[in-house]
Amino acid sequence: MIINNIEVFVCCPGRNFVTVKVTTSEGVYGVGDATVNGREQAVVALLEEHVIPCLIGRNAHDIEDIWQYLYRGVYWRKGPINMAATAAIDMALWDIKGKVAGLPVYQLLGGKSRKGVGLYAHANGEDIEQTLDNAQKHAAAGFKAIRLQSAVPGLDVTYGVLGDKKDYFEMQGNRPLPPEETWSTQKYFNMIVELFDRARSRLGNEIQLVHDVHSRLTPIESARLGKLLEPYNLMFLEDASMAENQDNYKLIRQHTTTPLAIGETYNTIWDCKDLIQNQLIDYIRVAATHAGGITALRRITDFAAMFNVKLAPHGAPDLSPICFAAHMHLNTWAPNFGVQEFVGFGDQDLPQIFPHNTEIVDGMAYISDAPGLGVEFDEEAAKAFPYKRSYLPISRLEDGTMWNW
Ligand code: CS2
Ligand code: MG
Repeated sequence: MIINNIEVFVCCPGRNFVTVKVTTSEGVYGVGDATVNGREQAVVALLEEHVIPCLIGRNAHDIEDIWQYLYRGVYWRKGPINMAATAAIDMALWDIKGKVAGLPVYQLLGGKSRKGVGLYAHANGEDIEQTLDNAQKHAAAGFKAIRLQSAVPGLDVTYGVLGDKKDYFEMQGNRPLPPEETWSTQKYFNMIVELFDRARSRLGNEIQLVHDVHSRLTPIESARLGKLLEPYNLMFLEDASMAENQDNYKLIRQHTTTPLAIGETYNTIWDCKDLIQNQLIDYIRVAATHAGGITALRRITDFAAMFNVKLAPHGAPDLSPICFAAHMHLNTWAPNFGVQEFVGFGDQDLPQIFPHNTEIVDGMAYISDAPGLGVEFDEEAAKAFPYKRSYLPISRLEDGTMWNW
């Protein structure tokens, strides 16, 4: 079962996706997601110029050896571009192995640990009222966990919120230069506790609540926020502070029992290691696309299990449905699965380009038993949506200082 062709496609149905297709001598093929938002063509160049030539002629069944070849075999390890290229190849090889075995990937990982995968939906709003209206709609649709993000009064735009009333899926679709946003921690603090106070009054105590701080706070500010939110019993507070210095979380943890989650920008197990083994977090939010694929996430998940940390993969709209499928297989298998972020499957374009049969019922996702990953990539449909250069925004404090977006 020899790898005899690998192709890379970039399409932009509202936002850019980089898709890899690995084809074997037997004609069986697999697909993988290599999307790094705002840096798409860097991954394409790495794959086409440096990775693909080394893989042609190798045995497609040697998933572990190929992963190690791409990780250990290069002097320049880690990094989002490198690990996304590795991830896409890895996902495609798991897809191929499943198809050849006639089994869905979760069976190859060890089988089902649960009937379905619990999801958390996003409720966003331009004010607290609108956020809670949207949360109530999700609760009525059966979601048991909901992320609440509300615009901060006094700031033009707030991350994770419906900027100019556009659907979340349309954001980031066509920004030829990075838009600039302003941040004020003071203004945010004035809003955030009220949001959760009113959420509990309106939504009751059964629903699980999540909030993404998007790394805007210093560790001591995060510690204070965690403490202030304790009465509202969050499932977790996400990306409270940056953790390039993983010790930041020691400080946060000393002060609050609000559960903590981080990991969507992490690329390897090493980025998570200290946080996990020191039990400084409760959920690890790595994405298969950005942290080296199924092979790498399986390893992180097993390591996390030893320290009571649960898997809660990133599920933003800039991860393609192929990544979502990879997460579904990991989530279905992982004994220490927590929750999966879910923003819907998009309008008709996305399901047409990436057809799949994942079912959503009452806030739970059920993977199909199709062999492999169970998601396709329609090259013809994708052609109608050519690549557009596009960036995430950047963030500045009110005095103009660069801040974390
Ligand atoms: C967010 C993301 O879903 C999340 O948790 O943090 O929407 C994030 O902003 C984007 O994935 C950035 O690429
Ligand atoms: Mg996030």
